[in-house]
Amino acid sequence: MTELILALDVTERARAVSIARACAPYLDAIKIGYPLVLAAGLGLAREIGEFRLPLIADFKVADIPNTNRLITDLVFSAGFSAVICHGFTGRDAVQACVENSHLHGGLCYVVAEMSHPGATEFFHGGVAEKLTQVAIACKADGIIAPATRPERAKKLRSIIGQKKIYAPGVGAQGGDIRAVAGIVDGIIVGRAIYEADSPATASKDFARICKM
Ligand code: NUP
Repeated sequence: MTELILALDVTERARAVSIARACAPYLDAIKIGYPLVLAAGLGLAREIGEFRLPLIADFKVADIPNTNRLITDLVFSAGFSAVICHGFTGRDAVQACVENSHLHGGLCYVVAEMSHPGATEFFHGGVAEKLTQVAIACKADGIIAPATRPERAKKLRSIIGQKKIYAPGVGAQGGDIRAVAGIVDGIIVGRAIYEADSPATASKDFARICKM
């Protein structure tokens, strides 16, 4: 079974809440990033939290250790259950994110390779593999790997082992859920759900494939 995570990147508070409410029965988690938090404030996490799903803060935290600790303090105090950080900042910075997340009882995932076409410019040539090793060394709970490149997700699976892999890029970015669902632990889907005529029906359809 593969989890279905909604990337709730709408920029109106009321629309975000209504989409989350409609899709919640079919989801395993909701991911909130800069678009919604900058539009509606961090307090929105409590409102979305009412749907009783894990809430992932996709802030791709990428600063010095002390700043990472300050950011993750705020993330978990706001009610999130997990945070996504970058790994290229190095072990001390990633460790600060992971340790602080765990202190708060939360989870931390490290971006190993991004899903967009330009990601090949810096994440290939052994970098994603190295970032996956950083995630392991820092005791992160898993990595983010591209649904747009199932063969890369497979390669990173061979390094990360049993730890979680969450994969964005299905739908709007061209990734095929059927090609990647068997490799990863969770699929992250944004526009293909929240821009659909019926976000609830779209998430139900994705959830059905995830459960195959
Ligand atoms: O490599 C990544 N690719 C990616 O799309 C890492 C991410 N965190 N994301 C996020 O996943 C992106 O910011 C968006 O929130 C979601 C994908 O949305 P969509 O392309 O399905 O609309």
